[in-house]
Amino acid sequence: MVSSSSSTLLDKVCNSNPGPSVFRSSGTQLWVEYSSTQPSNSFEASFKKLLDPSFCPKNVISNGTSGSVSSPFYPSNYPSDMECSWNITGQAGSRLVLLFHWICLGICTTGRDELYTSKGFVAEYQSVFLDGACSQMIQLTNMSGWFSSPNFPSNYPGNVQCGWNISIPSGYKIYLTFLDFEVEECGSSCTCDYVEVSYSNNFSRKKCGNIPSGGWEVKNVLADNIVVTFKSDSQSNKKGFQAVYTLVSLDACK
Ligand SMILES: [Ca+2]
Repeated sequence: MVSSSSSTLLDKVCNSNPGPSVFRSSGTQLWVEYSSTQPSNSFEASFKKLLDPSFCPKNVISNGTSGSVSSPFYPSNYPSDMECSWNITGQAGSRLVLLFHWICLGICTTGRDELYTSKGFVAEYQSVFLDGACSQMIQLTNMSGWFSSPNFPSNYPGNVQCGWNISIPSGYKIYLTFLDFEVEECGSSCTCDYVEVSYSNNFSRKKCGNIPSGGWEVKNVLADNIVVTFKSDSQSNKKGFQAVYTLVSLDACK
């Protein structure tokens, strides 16, 4: 009796009356092989599918720098009637980026018309660290990081201008998310304080006011770089913003 056709033998039973024996698989398969030289020999067994929370992989991750989490038995199908949760704690002073590479809950297809059902998900997490303070233009060349307005989460000072220029290597795209956003609002054109995102010399968007966490995301940008600018005037300073970014290979997440 083995937990799969290629796994280690769990036990071999050959007594005439071994009594009740319980065998537990380490995965989703249990292989039972019966061999007899006597036609009168027989055996009887029953099986039960168990839902064990320990099947949820790596559900507590402390001090994590990077790694992945996935649904039980990924890339095989996840079992029914399971409830898993993951508690991921990053390193002190960092922010966590969680990127889902694959989610299939139900029936899914790919661009090549392949059909999948209930494969679950796999996600990658990464602790990212503060990337630069405030200067006219900071070059950011890390694959991921976070940055904020000066003094965040305390109020930013007046009359400052900060710029962050994030390089995007060939074959990568960027995900940029504003986790907090509280910037003095003056009209729809943001004439007092603002944050501006621009790239490719032809796209720019300026925002001010209050935006909920994750309410401003810049995704799937295909450009050599992306520039984030923050500017405040002399009056009425607010909490400001913090943003996190990560660069993802074009092959890794479709
Ligand atoms: Ca202001």
